[in-house]
This record gives sequence, structure tokens and C-alpha cells, in this order.
Amino acid sequence: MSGIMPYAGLISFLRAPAHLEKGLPHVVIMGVPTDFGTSYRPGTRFGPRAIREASMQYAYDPVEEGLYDVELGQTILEGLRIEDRGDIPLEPAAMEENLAAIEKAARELFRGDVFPIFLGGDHSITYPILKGFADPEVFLVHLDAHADFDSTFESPFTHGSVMRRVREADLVYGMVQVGLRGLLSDKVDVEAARAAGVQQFTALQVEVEGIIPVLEAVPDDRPVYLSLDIDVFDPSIAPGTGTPEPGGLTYRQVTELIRGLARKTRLIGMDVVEVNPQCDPAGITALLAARVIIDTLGSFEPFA
Ligand SMILES: [Mn+2]
Repeated sequence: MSGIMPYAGLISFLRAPAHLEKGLPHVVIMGVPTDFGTSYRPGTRFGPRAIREASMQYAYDPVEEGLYDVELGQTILEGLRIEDRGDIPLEPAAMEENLAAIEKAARELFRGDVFPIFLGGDHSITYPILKGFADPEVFLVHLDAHADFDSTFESPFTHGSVMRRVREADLVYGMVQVGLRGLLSDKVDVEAARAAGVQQFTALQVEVEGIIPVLEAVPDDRPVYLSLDIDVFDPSIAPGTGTPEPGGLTYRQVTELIRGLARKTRLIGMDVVEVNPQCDPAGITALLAARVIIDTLGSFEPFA
């Protein structure tokens, strides 16, 4: 026991410090509190804070002491050095400046030898993040209920068009989309994504065929970036999001997929977006986001 209970003290992701006293971090957490790309229910600007607070449930001891996962039968995160650098400073109604600030922050993070985790914010942040990363060799695994390939909005930078922007700008080598469903991804846009070489797996496909076909679609010789829209999960476990869709993936399906990716590829960073605490009365969506991040970090141990 660290002496400070999880409900007490200052809040950060797993109570990580902003700057470690000793050594370089393996992982850096960066909040991106935005709503500017949101097309329906706003509130994701409060997402980073909610995910941090939810993570405190697991913050009895300093993170480098590890957490025993009773299902895996192993201790995860042991020796992990993690910094939570707070949030990228953003302002309302300053779209260009905000996109530039996110891109700059991402560029600086990817330059260091750390695994960055961006806490959204709405999904529009993934475009400036990948722009800042500036590595066209990277392969993108996009988990989402929606294709985010919209072509109808006036602004090019909504959360519904982010993957169209990423593909158009050739920010990645390739992309798979996993968990698609619902009635909001237009036929022309879904077809445009496929025509642009994006491989798509609907939620039903994952339910029927499992995660192996998805893993097979991801090349094993490329660095992989993970963009996880929390609405990929079923709303029964992730109600706190702006545009929920029935029929989503389970916690098991997503964590097994991420573990499979960690075994097969080299994960280089991730974002977890669209957590909206305004629609999350019991906080279970923020908790799920925090837990999936912890599971992801636990999937590519050990840390040297
Ligand atoms: Mn999305």
C-alpha cells in the first residue's frame, strides 16, 4: 500500500507523475480535451479527466510495482515508467491553432523513444496526431463503430471525416477498420474507404469469425498505431459516448485483438477517443477506457 488511497490525493493516470524524478519514461500520457470535431452530443473535452480519474481505481500502489492480473495469472506493468504530462493547451473556436498544437505535441512525443497514449477528446484529433508522427510506414488499426470517412460535412476536420483525411494525406501505409456497424456510415463513404484500400471488418463479422481474420489483415513487419474510438464497444458497457451504436464489440474481443497485435507487430502508440462523461452516469465508459489502456500496456511487457 502506498499510503494514499485511490480516492485521495492528486489525480493523474495511475497517479503517474508529470515528470519522473529518475529515468526516462516508457510511456507518456497526453490529454487532448476537444469537442470541436463532434457532430452530435458534445462532452468529450472532459474525457481525459474522466479517464484519469477512473484509472485511480487501480492506483493503490506506485505503477512500477505492477498489477496482478488474476485472469492472466501474471503481474503486468511491473517496472513500467510512466509520465502523465497533462493536457495539450487548446482553446475554443481556434481550429487551426488547435490542430497545429496537437500536431506539434505529437511530433515531440514521437521523436522520443516512448509509447505515447493520447486521451481524447473527439476523434478528429487522430489526424493531427498522425500528421505529427509523420511516418508513412506506419499501419493504422482503427477500432470504431463508424468508418469516419464522411464526405458531406462542410468542415474537413470533423470526427466523422477523420479517417478520410488520414487516407487522403497518405499519413499511413495502410489501415484496417474494426467494429463497423450502425446507420451513420454512408454507402458512398464506406465504398470510398474500401476503394482507397481500407480493409473493413464489421462488428457482426468479428462476432461470427473472431479476431483471427483481423490479425491476418495487419502486416507483421510494420509499426502499428492503434486508434480506439470507445464507441467500438457495445453501449451496454460504453454508454458514455456521443454517438453510441447497438451491437458493439465486447471487452474480451477488443483486449484479445490488442494482445494479438502486440504479439504479432510492434505497437508504437495509441489514442483512446470519444469518451463523453456527460453521458456516463456510472463512469463505466471512462473505467473501460482506462482498463483497455492498462491492458494494452500489459500486453507488451516486459519493460527494460
Ligand atoms: Mn470515430
